[in-house]
Amino acid sequence: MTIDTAELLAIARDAARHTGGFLLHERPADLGVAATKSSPTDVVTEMDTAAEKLIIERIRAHRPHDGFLGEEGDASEGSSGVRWVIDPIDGTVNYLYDLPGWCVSIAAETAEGTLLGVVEVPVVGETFHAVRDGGAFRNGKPIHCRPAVPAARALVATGFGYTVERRTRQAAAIAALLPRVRDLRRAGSAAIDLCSVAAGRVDAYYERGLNPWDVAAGALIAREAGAEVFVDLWPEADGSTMCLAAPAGLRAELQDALVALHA
Ligand code: LIP
Repeated sequence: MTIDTAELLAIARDAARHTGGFLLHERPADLGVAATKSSPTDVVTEMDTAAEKLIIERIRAHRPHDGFLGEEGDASEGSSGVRWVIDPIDGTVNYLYDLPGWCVSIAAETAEGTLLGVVEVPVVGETFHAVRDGGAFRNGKPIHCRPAVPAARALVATGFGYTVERRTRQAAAIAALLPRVRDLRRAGSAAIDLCSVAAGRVDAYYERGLNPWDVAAGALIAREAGAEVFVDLWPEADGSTMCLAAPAGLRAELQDALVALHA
């Protein structure tokens, strides 16, 4: 069955824009924690679950036979060969604290891999998107990652997990890495960090322990913007892998550093 990528992209952009507007304008002033997941600080709000439901309803209205994988638990195979990978709010802690660093992330994948990705950042009015082999865009304008620089001159984004064990290890790695790079940035959203690599707002991004929905759309956008992107490096017994995105030369240098630091 041929897949109309332009149709899928229009559906993804509509769902992301609509849900982004809902999250921006309907956020309860007294928003609280509805539940927790991997740790007491890994939170879910009522808006995460409502947004996931909204996205799936909107896509399903056009694509009743597609599958879904959503952060808040929606998972179905579908029969069309297309599966949507959804993070209704990436940067949930930022959203809970009413900080601007959150987004809606939607990707469509087939057996051949990620076909398209949309990352909607409502607070700043930015929509990032990419289609495989079609380049990356921000608000419809082409974007490209920065040329590679030596690690010592690289602005590197990273993130931290929700468990004490993971954070202790991540803290040790950044303590060793900090003197060896220009500086570090912590935005609080993997999808936004990957789009920042794509737009040249940082030189690189790395983080261990992310889920498919955190990276599906952003990884394609960074890749289509010219960065080398790996989302499953160095798998460990706890199932975690490392995500690393940077232009070629820098990616190799950082990869060596992160291996040596057991990051
Ligand atoms: C977040 C990631 C971020 C990471 C956070 C969390 P969430 O996803 O986007 O990079 O550092 O620990 O995993 O929980 O907001 O969907």
